[in-house]
Amino acid sequence: MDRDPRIPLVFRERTPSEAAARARDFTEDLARRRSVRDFSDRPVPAALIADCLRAAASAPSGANQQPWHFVAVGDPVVKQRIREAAEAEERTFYGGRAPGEWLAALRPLGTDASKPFLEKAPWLIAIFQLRQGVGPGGERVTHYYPTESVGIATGMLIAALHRAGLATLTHTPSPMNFLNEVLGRPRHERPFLLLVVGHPAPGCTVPDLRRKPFDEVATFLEAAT
Ligand code: IYR
Repeated sequence: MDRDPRIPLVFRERTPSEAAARARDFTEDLARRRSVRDFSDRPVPAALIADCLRAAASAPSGANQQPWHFVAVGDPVVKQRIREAAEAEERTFYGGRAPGEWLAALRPLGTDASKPFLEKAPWLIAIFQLRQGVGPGGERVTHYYPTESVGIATGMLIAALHRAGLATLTHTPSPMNFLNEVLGRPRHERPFLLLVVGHPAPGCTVPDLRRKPFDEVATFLEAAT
């Protein structure tokens, strides 16, 4: 069998009380994360974004194929192009392409076709899913579970950015094909998500959304005692 050489696992053991405290702290911190649509133009260093992208790129992926590419956009000219293209799509979405049921589901969020945050926020991170890879001889390589893999990496990126004190918005102008053209990415990279990143504007408000009760989202089947 063709198997990579093995190395010892680097694993940090935690005491039960340390485990409990770390789980609680992380959960409380993540539970304070909210999607933000009102950003400040306060700058954020590229190195901070790069560190969070390293966290994302450490995600597990199908057959370790790492089927992702991240483009961090801080250039105001490129952000303006993205805003113009995204708003054009959103105008058709809100102006009739979206079914009434979808628009009704969005009403509590108060969203519309205007996306000033795409220019105001210091960073936009375009996340691409690689449809296929390239082998050593230039041949196509099938990717396994690419959507799940990129979704996991994106979740880790959102958590890393939040932990670094940055606000995010998961934005999905639909369709997002314009991102390939604006960002010069090849056709085999499918735009997955546009993450808006920065600090919230002073006095930023968010909708009063509630999370489902825990027993509705999780079930435990424990050994009978
Ligand atoms: N892409 C649109 C619509 C939209 C869709 C969903 I699902 C949301 O959770 C929020 C918005 C927009 O960004 O306005």
